[in-house]
Amino acid sequence: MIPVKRATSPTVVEMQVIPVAGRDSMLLNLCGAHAPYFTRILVLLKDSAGNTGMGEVPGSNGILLALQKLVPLVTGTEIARHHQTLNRLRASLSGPSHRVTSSQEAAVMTQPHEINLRLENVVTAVEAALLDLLGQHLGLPLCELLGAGQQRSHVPVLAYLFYIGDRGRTDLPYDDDAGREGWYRLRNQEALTPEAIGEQAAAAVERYGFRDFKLKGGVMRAEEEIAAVAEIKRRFPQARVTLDPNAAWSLAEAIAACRGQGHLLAYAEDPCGPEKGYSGREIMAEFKRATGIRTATNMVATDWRQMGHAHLLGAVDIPLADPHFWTMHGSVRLAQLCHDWGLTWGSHSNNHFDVSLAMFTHCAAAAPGAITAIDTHWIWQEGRERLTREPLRIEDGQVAVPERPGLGIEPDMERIADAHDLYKRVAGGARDDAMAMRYLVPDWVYDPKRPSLGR
Ligand code: GKR
Ligand code: MG
Repeated sequence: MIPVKRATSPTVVEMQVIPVAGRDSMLLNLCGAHAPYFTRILVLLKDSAGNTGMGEVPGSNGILLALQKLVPLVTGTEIARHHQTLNRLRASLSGPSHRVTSSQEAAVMTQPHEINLRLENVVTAVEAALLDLLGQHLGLPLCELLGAGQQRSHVPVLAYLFYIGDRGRTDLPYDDDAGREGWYRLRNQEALTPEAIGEQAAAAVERYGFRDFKLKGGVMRAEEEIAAVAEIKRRFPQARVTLDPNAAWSLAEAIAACRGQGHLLAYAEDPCGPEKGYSGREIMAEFKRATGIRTATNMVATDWRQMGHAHLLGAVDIPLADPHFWTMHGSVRLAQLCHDWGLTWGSHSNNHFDVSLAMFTHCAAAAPGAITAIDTHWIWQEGRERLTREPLRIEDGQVAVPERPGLGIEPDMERIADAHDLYKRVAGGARDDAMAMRYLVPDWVYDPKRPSLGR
């Protein structure tokens, strides 16, 4: 018998799990107001060839603890066998020692509407870093290792606009981009009216060249938010604009707000959710039938089982398959399915650093067919935060897919150490948007069915 000769690839010699914090503006949403700092978790893998691979996922104590426990399962593994390693992680995470208890689950679900944070977050941190290493080993951009490989050279991204609270009414240490002009000044100023949102859109376009917009809703009354969308459309008639109230509206409110507004809304993101014993998927399907407006979600089709139900009901046209909770392979697998089934792939985001920007970019680069411009919060961090030497840039409303191998980014260890120090000084557990909101409205409490300010 001829012995099987297998080429070997480098092995992982070190895994670091580093919680980090970054600065943010006082962005408003259904859950309240963003605090001055957000947290993320970085995974750095070193291999026997001397390369470093990176992954970034949401910051939560549950994810951090799980990643720390997995270190022995990752070190010593061969990078080309990353599927085997990830399968071991999955098996271990679903085993008794890692089974998520309800209190851990509560820690993972940092925001009331973040029903999508789950153990796949843990797997993705390692997956991204392993694929980054494998790409470097093979001399290929990471997107060539996903799905059917690279499909585009540039990835369209949208301007993610927010209502902004007056940080002057708090004693919280918000950054103010002191001495800067244009977008960088405006991203720290109160914005509560359609005019202010229109100005924000214009400043974002001037800085980054966007053609697509998303307004985070669930803050003002539905009519006011639609008026803000109209103001964006007035300034940029060719733009594709969407609004995402995170299911704050009842079905009746959502229909009243959106029916006949197809000329303003390219699609509606989570306009409504579960009510009166019907699931969010059933209610979204009713919304679509009543308005004829396409729907996107990061709330009701966040895994394969939910996706199956959503598809049977015809509830969702644009699943926002964020690789941080679908995994990078999973997100691209869904993109392929969308392409074959006539759906449109997109991605959700949360506040993130430049490692996640590269992760989104490679997934979108491997997504076949027409995709919708992907979400990114990066414009709120760009210019004030970075963990890599040269973050990917948003220009002309797109990110050019790096030609360099792997993720195409290089860690900046000094910046990572600073962000970790910041984490140690400021991170007080789970994200809590109610805390900052109470400076604007004393005794404010979250209500998933009422806008946070326009009550
Ligand atoms: O950053 O406030 C925010 C967003 O509301 C975020 O938490 C959401 O997860 O962007 C997300 C969304 O599309 O729902
Ligand atoms: Mg959303």
